[in-house]
Amino acid sequence: MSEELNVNFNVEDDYGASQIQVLEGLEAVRVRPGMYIGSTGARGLHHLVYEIVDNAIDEALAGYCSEIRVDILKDNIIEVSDNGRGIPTGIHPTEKISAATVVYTVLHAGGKFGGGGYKVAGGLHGVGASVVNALSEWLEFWVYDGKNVHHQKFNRGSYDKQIEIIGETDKTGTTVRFKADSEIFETTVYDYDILLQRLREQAFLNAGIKIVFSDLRDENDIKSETLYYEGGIRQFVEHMHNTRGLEPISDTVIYFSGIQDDMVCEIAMQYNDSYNELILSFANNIHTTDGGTHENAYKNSLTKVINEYGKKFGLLKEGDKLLGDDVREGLTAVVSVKLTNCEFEGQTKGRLGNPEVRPFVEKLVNEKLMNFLEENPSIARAIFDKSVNAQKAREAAKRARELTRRKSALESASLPGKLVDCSERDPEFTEIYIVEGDSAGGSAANGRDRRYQAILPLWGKMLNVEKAKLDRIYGNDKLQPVVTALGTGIGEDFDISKLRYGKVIIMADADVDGAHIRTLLLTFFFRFMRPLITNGNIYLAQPPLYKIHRGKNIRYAYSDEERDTFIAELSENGKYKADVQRYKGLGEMDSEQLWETTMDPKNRIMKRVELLDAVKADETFTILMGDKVAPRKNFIEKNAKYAVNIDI
Ligand code: 0RA
Repeated sequence: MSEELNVNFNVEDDYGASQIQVLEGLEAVRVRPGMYIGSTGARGLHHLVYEIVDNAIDEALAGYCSEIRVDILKDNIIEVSDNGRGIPTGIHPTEKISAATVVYTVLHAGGKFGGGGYKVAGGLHGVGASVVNALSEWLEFWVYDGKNVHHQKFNRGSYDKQIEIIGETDKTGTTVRFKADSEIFETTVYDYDILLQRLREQAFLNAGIKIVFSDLRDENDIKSETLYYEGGIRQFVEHMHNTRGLEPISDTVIYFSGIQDDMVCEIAMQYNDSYNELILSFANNIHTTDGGTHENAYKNSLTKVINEYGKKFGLLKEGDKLLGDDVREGLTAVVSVKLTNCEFEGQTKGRLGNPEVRPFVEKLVNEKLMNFLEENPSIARAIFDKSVNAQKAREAAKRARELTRRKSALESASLPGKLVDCSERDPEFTEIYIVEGDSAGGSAANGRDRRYQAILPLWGKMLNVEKAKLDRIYGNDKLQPVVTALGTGIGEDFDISKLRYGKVIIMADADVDGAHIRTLLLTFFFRFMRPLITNGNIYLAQPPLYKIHRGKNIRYAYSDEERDTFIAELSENGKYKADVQRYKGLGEMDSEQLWETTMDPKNRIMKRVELLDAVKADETFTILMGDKVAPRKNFIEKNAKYAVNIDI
């Protein structure tokens, strides 16, 4: 037996006391899991994996680990292995038990280590392996130190047995295996694509680290991906263009980086031929969804540099100025900073607050981007010309907008002619149904509760905003009635306090055409009235799929399972079968049926549209509504099984 093992046994005396403390700490996590991992839903569940992977990535960033394996095993057990040094197993100086045991049982133990300065702090991130242990039905780890294999197993955070040597080895590294606790989590089933997206992002952000991700749950459908990007965030930018089917305006991804004091910043950027901007910012590998000082500094300097370039080369007239929106049209960029101490702000801790980052990033962009532009005149010219085009479109849009405003002022801000308004004025109580087609619109208008339900029928071909220049959107005859009825304005004019209806309900057929109009409207809301989505105002009506009917008994079924249940209920001993009618469209229902099945708050089913991941939603809309066919075909093939119901 090794000496180390003897030492481990010698701590028996302290075992009782430390075990009690440990249990108190981890019990707090089990009592309030949300405080440590955000939620006990799918998000929190996936967070467990990120926590364990982050530890391995820290080891890689410290320079000791080159490969990380992440496996989803049968029964939704997760295994994470790295080829780092192996977590130290010797006795921890203050806790008097093995340091590895401390890592898995003492809250925030991760933060106490290091001095390496790479540990992530702040927000819900980096809460540590002990939190994962506390929230696992069981967790076990193996440490390979080049000599021995050390092992320990926990049940819901506690252990009966100290760490022990179970064999010999010549390799080094750490393997962790855990099963999330179904007493804690609403679901314990992992989503392959969610984990893949996050692991891929980490592989981009940490160039040179190899992550091998496999899903071994179904032996007939084993999935595996090796995520290894020597080009780091440059390849991240290329990947975003490829998955969205966007055409870059030049081959090169612009890349620069800098170090100052304890701060590192890397930026990769490239322009494409779309009208959208997509800037992803990260602090210590955490996606800052609400930006912050690093992202603002980048945007400010980008605007400044492009303007200076224009002036310097006589491309911009005296007094003429490109705005931020102009220089960011069609821009895809990744801004990644790494700091010793990140301060995350805002409700969801999604914004970087560190003020020292601003001058550092500004100086970096001012110098390096200007150098790049001067050394690459043809790319510089393409970017500059694109910005000038955006400026022209913005000015044309402004004129169109003012025209629309003047027109509506002249018409005393009159509501659209097709709108069938309700009598209630307080948006807390009102709803508007946006209905596809005049005939369904008519049924809805007759069937509604006129006190609080308004109806706006749409007809003809709705504009696809993804393919339209800004100036075509203002005053567009298909969109304008929606904008006027809602009252909020769009884009920079948007004002939610002017919203005339608290619930905006899209009511379209449950078929391909209905899906098309739903997607067109959602794309418009996502690009031009996004707060309506994030604020939870947008709903999708769910008309029934079947009417099951026998004698005086009528039931409406919203799914195939429900249909079968109702048929069984209404059919007598299989002798007199109930009659089943499949609704092909809203138009097949009369006003009474429409009210009863789809509009009456007492019976209706509605889906609230939620924005789970703005980046993913951007990707989906660009793929679905953009002008490249191949990525769309790919997306549809991959998602055909979910086609009934696409979340954004
Ligand atoms: C050596 C020292 C320290 C940690 C590790 C190795 C280590 C931790 C993990 C977690 C997952 N895999 C790992 N591999 C190695 C403590 C930190 C320090 O003192 O630098």
